[in-house]
Amino acid sequence: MEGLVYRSTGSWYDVKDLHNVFWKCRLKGKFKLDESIRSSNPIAVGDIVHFDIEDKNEETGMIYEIEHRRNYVARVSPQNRNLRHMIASNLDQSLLVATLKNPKTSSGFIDRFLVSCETYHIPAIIAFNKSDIYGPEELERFAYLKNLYENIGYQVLLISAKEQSKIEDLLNALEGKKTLVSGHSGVGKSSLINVLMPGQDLKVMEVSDWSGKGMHTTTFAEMYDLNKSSKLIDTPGIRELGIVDVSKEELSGYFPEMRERLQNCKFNNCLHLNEPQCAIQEAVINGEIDEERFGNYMAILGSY
Ligand SMILES: Nc1nc2c(ncn2[C@@H]2O[C@H](COP(=O)(O)OP(=O)(O)OP(=O)(O)O)[C@@H](O)[C@H]2O)c(=O)[nH]1
Ligand SMILES: [Mg+2]
Ligand SMILES: [Zn+2]
Repeated sequence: MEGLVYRSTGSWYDVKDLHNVFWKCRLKGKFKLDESIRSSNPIAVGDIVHFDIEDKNEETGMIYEIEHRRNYVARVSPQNRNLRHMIASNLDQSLLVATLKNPKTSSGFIDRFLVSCETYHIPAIIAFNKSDIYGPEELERFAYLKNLYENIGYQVLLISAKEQSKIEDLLNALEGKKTLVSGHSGVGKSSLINVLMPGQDLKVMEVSDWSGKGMHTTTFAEMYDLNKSSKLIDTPGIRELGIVDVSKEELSGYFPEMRERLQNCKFNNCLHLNEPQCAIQEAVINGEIDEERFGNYMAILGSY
């Protein structure tokens, strides 16, 4: 039987077969891993798997094979830096839910996220949520960020899950796609999915405790059918996104506005810090590349 993994909780996976029936599946003992990547969890939400029925009445099964992943998003495993933790696979795009208040998403976080999407070749959309609580300061900041990110090719939305504002725009962006929904804890990922899919009733944060360290309402990734052709994957909030498998020299290639100028740098291994005849430095000085984003590029380089 073939199926799609919708949810993973420890050693059990909820797998939907081609007739839309859900099976509770485990991994067969002699499960053969197809991937060269070393990960702490062998199966991710979004994986296409093959399984044998174990108990028809209980609707349980045994997964014996996983199909090759078109793409995947992983982060560095919290237990072991050399291992990846698979978040989701076979994605069409990712939606970063950000907020400018309660809590604040920094541009540094946004840029790390975008770099990570670029390395996985997954298009990204940025939705600023909680517009209902933005004052003039936040709206000004939003206008700045919208201009910045749209200029380099990312779609930017301003929405409110609470007031259901501009939800139509978001729906349009999600149509026909399998979208990974990510962002810090508390930005409203689950709230948004509840608005998009009334009746799902995902658990959302009860109290507005933005200082609540380690407080995650969603604790594992889960996929939902938004409609016949669109799927959403809710994920637990991420505090930090490790950029995996990118060398210092490659990093600027994942900033679209730098990528298009790289061939004009004198040195092909230029890090754009203080090398002579650097096209990126030049573009920052004459205002063609945003200074804040360049600062975030340097901060990522500094974290290597
Ligand atoms: N004012 C306002 N509050 C919102 C909005 N959307 C969500 N919230 C509130 O923000 C809090 C966090 O929402 P959640 O949906 O649980 O956030 P989450 O991103 O799923 O969080 P994790 O599951 O921990 O990653 C809840 O108290 C929501 O009621 C919004 O548009 N405006
Ligand atoms: Mg949540
Ligand atoms: Zn350079």
